[in-house]
Amino acid sequence: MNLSIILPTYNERDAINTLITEIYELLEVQPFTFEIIVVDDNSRDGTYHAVAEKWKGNPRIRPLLREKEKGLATAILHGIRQSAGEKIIVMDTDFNHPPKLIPLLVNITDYFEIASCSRYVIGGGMETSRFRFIGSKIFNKFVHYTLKMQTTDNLSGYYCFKREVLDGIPAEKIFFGYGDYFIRFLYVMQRMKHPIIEIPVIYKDRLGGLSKTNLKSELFRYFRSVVKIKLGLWKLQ
Ligand SMILES: Nc1nc2c(ncn2[C@@H]2O[C@H](COP(=O)(O)OP(=O)(O)OP(=O)(O)O)[C@@H](O)[C@H]2O)c(=O)[nH]1
Ligand SMILES: [Mg+2]
Repeated sequence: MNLSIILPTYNERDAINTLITEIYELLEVQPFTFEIIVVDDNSRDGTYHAVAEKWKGNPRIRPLLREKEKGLATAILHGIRQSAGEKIIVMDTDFNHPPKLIPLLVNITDYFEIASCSRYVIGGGMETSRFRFIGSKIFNKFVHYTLKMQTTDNLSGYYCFKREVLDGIPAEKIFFGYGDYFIRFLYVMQRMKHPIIEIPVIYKDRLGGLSKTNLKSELFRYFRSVVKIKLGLWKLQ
């Protein structure tokens, strides 16, 4: 298997099948094999069942249901562990992350081990909220000065990587919490000197459903995660 796409969902019934269809149409004409793994945390709106029903009998679409565990980062890790692709893409399922970048992400990771989408390189941006765009930008500057990270968008969560970059790493020490897991992921990858390229992305409006991000509490969590890394209170091993 060349590529696994991991789609974490929580109450995304409105958008998920449209997203899968769009990804499917993009990828079926590409010269590589792929699977799409949906990891749903028992959404009350029936996201899992909507996917399972629509794609029944199609082995390329694999909906997974987590009945007991909850949380974005552990859902993503669960998907990665169930996946078989040599390359892995992780993205949001509400169309914030435009699927048209997927072929580019796959091709460019022939040359770089990780390709991470950024709103803060030339060509990037956010059609959604100016307030969040600027707030995230300031936070990313803080991450840069505190942890010496070179990546400009440490909160995007839209990325592609070669599976082997996680070999021998206790990934559960990275993949916990919410969007802060992505700061830990990029931090570890940069410390390990893996080649990373940033690709410009423009965030689109969420298609249906409701946001799961509580800005105030998440910002506090992100801030705390960065400080913990800086003070050595969080270590990979
Ligand atoms: N499996 C799983 N997925 C989650 C969980 N929380 C969020 N997600 C998914 O993670 C992605 C990001 O969540 P969003 O609510 O879109 O967060 P956001 O992009 O910061 O907020 P918006 O700007 O409103 O879109 C979406 O695909 C969600 O369905 C969770 O606890 N479990
Ligand atoms: Mg979103």
